[in-house]
Amino acid sequence: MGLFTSRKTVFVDSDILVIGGGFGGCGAAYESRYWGRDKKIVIVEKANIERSGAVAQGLYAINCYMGMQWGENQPEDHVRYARNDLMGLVREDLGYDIARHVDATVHMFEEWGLPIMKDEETGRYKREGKWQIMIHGESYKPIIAEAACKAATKVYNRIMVTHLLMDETRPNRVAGAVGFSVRDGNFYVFRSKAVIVTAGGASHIFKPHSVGEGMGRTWYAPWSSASAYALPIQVGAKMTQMENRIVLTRFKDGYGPVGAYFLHLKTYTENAYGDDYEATWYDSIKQLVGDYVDHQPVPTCLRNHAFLEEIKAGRGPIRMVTKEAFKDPHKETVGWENFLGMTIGQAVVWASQNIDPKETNPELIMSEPYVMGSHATCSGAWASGPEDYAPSDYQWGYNRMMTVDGLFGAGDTIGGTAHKFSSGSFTEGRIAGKAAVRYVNDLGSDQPRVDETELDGLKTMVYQPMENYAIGRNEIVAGTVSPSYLLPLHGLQRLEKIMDEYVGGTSTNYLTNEPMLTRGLELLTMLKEDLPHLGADSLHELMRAWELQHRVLTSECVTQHTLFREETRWPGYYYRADHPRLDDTDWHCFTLSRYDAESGEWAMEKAPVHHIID
Ligand code: SFD
Ligand code: AMP
Repeated sequence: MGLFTSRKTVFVDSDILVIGGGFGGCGAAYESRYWGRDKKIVIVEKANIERSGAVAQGLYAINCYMGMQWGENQPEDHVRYARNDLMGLVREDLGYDIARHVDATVHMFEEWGLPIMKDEETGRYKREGKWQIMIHGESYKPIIAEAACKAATKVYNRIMVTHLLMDETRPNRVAGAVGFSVRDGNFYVFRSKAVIVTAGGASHIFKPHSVGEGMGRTWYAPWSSASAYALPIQVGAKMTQMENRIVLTRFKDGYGPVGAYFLHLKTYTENAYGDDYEATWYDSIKQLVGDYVDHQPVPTCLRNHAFLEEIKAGRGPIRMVTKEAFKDPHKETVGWENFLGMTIGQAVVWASQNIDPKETNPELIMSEPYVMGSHATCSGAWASGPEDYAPSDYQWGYNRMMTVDGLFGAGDTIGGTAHKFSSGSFTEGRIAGKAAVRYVNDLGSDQPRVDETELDGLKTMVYQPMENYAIGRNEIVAGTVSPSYLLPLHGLQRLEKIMDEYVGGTSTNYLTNEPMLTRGLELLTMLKEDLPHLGADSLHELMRAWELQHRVLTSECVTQHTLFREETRWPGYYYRADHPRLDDTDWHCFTLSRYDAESGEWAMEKAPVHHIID
């Protein structure tokens, strides 16, 4: 009996359990209530739902809005856009499903009090770009969370979910989840008929540009810790496109997003000598990817590629030309407000580095890679598609259900659907919530049961890092170095170094190959061997320990996928140096993986890409 196994266990029963109260989770809770008035709907959130997730700091744009009421775009147009941007590979059924419902979501946001900017002449929402509309979004998250809190039976804040539970009577069926309270340390057992995972994407998989005291400043939120992937992976759910990690053009040091600048302020980039460089790389990109270079808009990864090549040619840094646009007082205001409402760190960096964009063109840089499913990238779980639209290959039951029965997902969790962003993630949560209610109704009396002995084992495992620390702390040899445990931060730095050096991070210019990936996997296996020896001196550190566990498993999945896809599909995101070209003959397909927790083996396969829209 360990020191900490006497912790209280709290049981919570529900019909629908939503893990993660971000954009997908809020949408899932909202819509579950609409279709399931009598249902017990529980949200469990690692932080506090009012300010949790990627939108904690606010946003300045909603990047996915069709504008169907004004005939601006149709759902089919958005599918074509996302498909072009992802070099041909998206789940068109899932993307179409989001696009046809996303406008209704945005209209609800406005009803709930979100200020959306209007074009004074037309009365329509003010467009930043073809798909993006501008908002005063500092309070975007609290507004959306309020609706979810009203819909849910109960929200459990400050509880980190560590594992999913499986049904003891039927294999491959979910039965709930376990976690611990970061505040009082209680062990929580959530028994549920259906589970919707909406736990966000992953930063800090690869070593960020910001290290040491600055490591909290990354583009994607540092608290996006890969639970969205690790939880389904642990129970054998199939994952897709995990190699499709995203690298983003960002303002240097503050990671400020560039969309509002390019699209609304009409700023542009130039190299260190004041030259436009993108067009000069056209021929060499064409050799790598063929006609994909002619897509409009030019795919995000190819824009990245031109940027990286220009730097490698010695003509960096690349700068955003802001001096002209900022002469216009309206544009200057928008330029600053964009960051004050979304990425305040960028405004602070400029102030601290004496950069006034009216006088100085600020530097841009390529970020480290992130793993997510909602931006110009589509890593995530392999999900069943909409009944009325998905080809039979993509349909095995309920919309947005993974390959595990009763396990649903939305937002960054679900793969194959790029460019959904905040509004699309909420919309996908709504779709998953509606389907989960139907799944629960169809269950009837055939309900999942949890194995009590499994719970005991999980409880011991969850608190083991505190046990390790309590026992090993007296052996500390210098400061924080102990022969018998590994601190979560040390484990994280080791993970980031492996991924950075072997799997295509910034220090190799995003380049990798089979020998590097194979060695990376060996080192990840060694890291996994050490994880049972993590030490945590507090509940906060215990959360860090489990975040690391989730990041490591996700990283292994990313590495396996990167090894499997023998081509360079997205130059600018990463390069397989041993397969430097896009190869539509062999790789115009999705990559799928399935992890077997007992053997530790990964099974890889290809799945067809069905083009439904011309
Ligand atoms: O400019 C657990 N995003 C943007 N979307 C837009 O619409 N417009 C923009 O302007 C966007 N930009 C942007 C964006 C994000 C960030 C960080 C910046 C700028 C600086 C993207 C959206 O934010 C994103 O698409 C959605 O938020 C994705 O939704 P979702 O639900 O998949 O993830 P989430 O919102 O992060 O929520 C996850 C929740 O899960 C919790 N959680 N809870 C319990 N147990 C665990 N183990 C958990 N692990 C995680 C989290 O706390 C969180 O609440 S721009 O760059 O394009
Ligand atoms: P970002 O601020 O880079 O996260 O991008 C916000 C939105 O603008 C996303 O929908 C991007 O795909 C889009 N975007 C950013 N830069 C460009 C660009 N140069 N051309 C076209 N779309 C862009």
